[in-house]
Amino acid sequence: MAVSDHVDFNGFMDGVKRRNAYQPEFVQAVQEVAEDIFDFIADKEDYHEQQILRRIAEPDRVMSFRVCWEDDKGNIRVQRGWRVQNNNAIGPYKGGIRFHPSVTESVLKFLAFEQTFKNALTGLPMGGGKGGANFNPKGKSEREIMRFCQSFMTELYRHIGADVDVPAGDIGVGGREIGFMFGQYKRITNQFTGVLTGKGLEFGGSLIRPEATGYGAVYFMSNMLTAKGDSIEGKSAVISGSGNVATHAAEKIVQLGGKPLTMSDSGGFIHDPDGLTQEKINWIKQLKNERRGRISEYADEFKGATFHEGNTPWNVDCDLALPCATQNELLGDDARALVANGCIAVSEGANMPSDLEAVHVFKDAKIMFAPGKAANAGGVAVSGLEMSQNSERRSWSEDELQQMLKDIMSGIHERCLTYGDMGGGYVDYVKGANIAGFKKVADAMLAFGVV
Ligand code: NDP
Ligand code: 2IT
Repeated sequence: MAVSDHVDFNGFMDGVKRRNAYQPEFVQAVQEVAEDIFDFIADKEDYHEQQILRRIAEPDRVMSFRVCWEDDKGNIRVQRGWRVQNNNAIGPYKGGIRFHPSVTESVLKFLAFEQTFKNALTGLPMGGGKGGANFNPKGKSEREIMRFCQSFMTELYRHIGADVDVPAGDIGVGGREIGFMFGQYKRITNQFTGVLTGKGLEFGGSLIRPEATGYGAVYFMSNMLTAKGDSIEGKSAVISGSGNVATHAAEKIVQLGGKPLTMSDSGGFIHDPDGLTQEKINWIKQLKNERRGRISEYADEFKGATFHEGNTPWNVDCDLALPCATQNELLGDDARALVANGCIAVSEGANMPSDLEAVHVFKDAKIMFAPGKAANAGGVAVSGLEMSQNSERRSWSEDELQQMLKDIMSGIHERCLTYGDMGGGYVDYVKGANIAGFKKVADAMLAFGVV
């Protein structure tokens, strides 16, 4: 095929939209990657001829299944579960499981697509996948959660395996849920393997896996600042979310001498002008993980803090921003407010929290902007290290793992520079991450021929 015959960007996106009608999150994620990849492959005949981008943007397979369970009152409840296996060119499918009422096939396809590039960026041999269910864990008893997890795994188990597909946690799925699912997998298959990551330390889990995503997002922020001769010390940070990623991001900001000002949940955000301390973060962890409470309670507990119902924290003056809740939580106007208020760097702890307009605002303003597939890769990276430890049937020390996480985040930062350094002191981290992640997967696919 001659280069001039190649489908152009608009033609490619028209096809993606047509084939994925009513899947806006998936189309958005593909567009964000395709915007950069089209330039990169313009003169690369192999990638065109072999239709590599077209193939990566078509999941290897999508499994959808019924999950029925019995609530505490004896009612039969029915949910829909999925596993999306996007691409296993460089390793077994790998990616989290999300339990949230907003989960749809589109959401999981976007997450599995993003995961493919993220996992490639870590330098570890992991393909991309994602799964979940439109189950709402809020207000459910522990027994209801257990029965749901068991029912979910009773179907999922046939699609996964330590060398096939290795799920982990995501929104609504933490150590407790992984424990229930691992127990059911073991019961059904009679095998004790590293089929899930994020496990408890007693049964093959890795140290620092719970901390890794939030810590990694702050290490990435620190790498961006260091490249400019700056640091986190003394800087204020606005953080959204109050779950696993958000609380550990806040913790690392505090450890590095910064000042987190906000946290949020779907009810609104709290603003603490005095800054969150380790003690206050521990209180939030307990509130969320044990009491299963709402972030609004923070303002009742800590003097000087205010709760802003129904709002997001992006209008609060800050030096740094870390969106750590969910997709499309930071829109064009929010990005403009952050830039206008003096924010110099954004590191995405969540997956695709900034919508396309917001991404373009950050790029146009040339502030430091780390997309989720680079910034939040620390979690899946330590999951990859958990897989290695399980294969070796041993456990590494906390010091070893902390160092490996730091090294992996620095490695991702370096990979972003390879294709994202635009000269004049500006790094386009979106472009750098997209191209570096794509190239590794694409080159493996070229080696396999048409499969
Ligand atoms: P958690 O379930 O621990 O916490 C999620 C947080 O985000 C909660 O505060 C929740 O508030 C808030 N949130 C979720 N959905 C919405 C919504 N629709 N609107 C407003 N707030 C919302 O999840 P994690 O911390 O694990 O995940 C957060 C993000 O980080 C997700 O995008 C996830 O994909 C990403 N991520 C997670 C990794 C991990 O290792 N866990 C790894 C890499 C990325 P509420 O309680 O009110 O729902
Ligand atoms: O989005 C993500 O990278 C995760 N939820 C973690 C996936 C994993 O396999 O640890």
